[in-house]
Amino acid sequence: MATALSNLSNFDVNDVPSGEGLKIALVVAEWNAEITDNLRLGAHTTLVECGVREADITTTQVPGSFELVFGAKKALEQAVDAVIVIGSVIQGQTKHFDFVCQGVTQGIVSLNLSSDRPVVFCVLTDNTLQQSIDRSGGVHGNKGVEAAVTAIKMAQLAKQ
Ligand code: DLZ
Repeated sequence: MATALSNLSNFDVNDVPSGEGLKIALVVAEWNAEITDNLRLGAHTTLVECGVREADITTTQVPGSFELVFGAKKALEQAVDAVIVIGSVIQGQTKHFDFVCQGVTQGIVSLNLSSDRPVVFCVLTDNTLQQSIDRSGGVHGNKGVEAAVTAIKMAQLAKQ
């Protein structure tokens, strides 16, 4: 895959539109919390680095990635400019992985089609815990950082 040999989390703050004045909601799954907390931290730090005020960032926790859709729907009821959903689904012995991945993906697509504000997808869907570690502040960067940059770009697009 594209990320196998690269770290995509490096960005130049000068290439990102200012996040000043934007209100961003983070919705974070508790499953695999050691992964999702690092993703949340990467997103939060990057939002602030790009000019979003700490007071304009809200964080809500939901039990698992499947609940991210409802969490995002609730967040969109507030005056936010973008929502970032953060989760980590790791392949197990059963088909649960496929159903959770499919449910959250389709749910977020559906919200994006019906909402005038973007919902950014920061859900890792890995085969192993090591792959998740590598993408949440490890050798392949932090997908939370990338989601934060995406949220700012999409929030600005939504305002055009
Ligand atoms: C049940 C379950 C399983 C097996 N694995 C994960 C996972 O790897 N990552 C995750 O975020 N959530 C998992 N869940 C919980 C579901 O997302 C959901 O919380 C429950 O099915 C209840 O709706």
